[in-house]
Amino acid sequence: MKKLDITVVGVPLDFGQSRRGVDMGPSAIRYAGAIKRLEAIGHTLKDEGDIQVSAIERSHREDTNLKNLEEVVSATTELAEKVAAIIEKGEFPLVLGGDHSIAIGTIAGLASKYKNLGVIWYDAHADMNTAETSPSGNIHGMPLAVTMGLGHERLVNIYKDGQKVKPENIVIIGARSVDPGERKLIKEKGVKVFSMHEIDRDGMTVVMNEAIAYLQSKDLDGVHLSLDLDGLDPIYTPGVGTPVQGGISYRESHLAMEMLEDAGIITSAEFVEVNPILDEKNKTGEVAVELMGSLFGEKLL
Ligand code: 4U7
Ligand code: MN
Ligand code: MN
Ligand code: MN
Repeated sequence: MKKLDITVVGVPLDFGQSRRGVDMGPSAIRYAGAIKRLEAIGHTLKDEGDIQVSAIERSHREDTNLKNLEEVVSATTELAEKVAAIIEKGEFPLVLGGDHSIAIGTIAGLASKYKNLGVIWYDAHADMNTAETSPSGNIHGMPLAVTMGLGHERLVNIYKDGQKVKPENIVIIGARSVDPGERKLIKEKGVKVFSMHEIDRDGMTVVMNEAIAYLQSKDLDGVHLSLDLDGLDPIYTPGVGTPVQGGISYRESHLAMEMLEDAGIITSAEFVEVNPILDEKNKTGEVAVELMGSLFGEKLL
């Protein structure tokens, strides 16, 4: 495995959804030993700490159903700048969430540097709602739509105006809870989805081989892994705000990370939705770190 200069940024944001606690995700992941684990593989780690997130809601807007829009905009804008600066230095950005709305910032930063970015969205959900289709108003259910240039203009124009990633450069893995508006967008835009059905039917090996080959056929200059811990079954990762049963197993997830590492395609990553308040003794934070181990080339022998 190529040795990387990995730069870690924490984003203690929980305004993208309605259950407090996911703002402690970055601490939980660090506490589970992320930095040492990746150093032990031989990478060079730099921890830039957390970006500033206001602890209380500053402004309630009546003109939108999106919850805490201003707080999400300011945190993701700051994150986008950080991520762009990390890429500029030739380092690998590893972002710790925080709820999944932070991906709006991560990907905006990446898209300012990569001309043809691919995204792997490892998640129980499609996160492709817009203000019009969202059943909850929670922005963590919208980042993939925003990335494609769809949704509230304040979100779509963060750091860089408009679309950040082409829909055909996106692969969703593990989906099992998709809202009607999201289903429509997936079909309309041609987003590639490997749902639990494909994982059950073909197995993770086939799914990952197909996902990797698909992305490799797109002439990408970077691939971002956005891993929502609720992609796994809640028996393995109970500390998430929106668990959905029937998910990806612990072993399948390790295999997926190992296959990504073998393929050598990942150029940035984020691990999101770890909520220590809902967790069982930091089990979910620990799984995040174990998966990082596989993604970054940890070998048994
Ligand atoms: B996560 C949901 F309605 N689709 O939009 C919504 F089911 O980042 C859930 O994947 C979104 O955890 C889950 O609120 C967002 C809901
Ligand atoms: Mn919350
Ligand atoms: Mn999810
Ligand atoms: Mn998600």
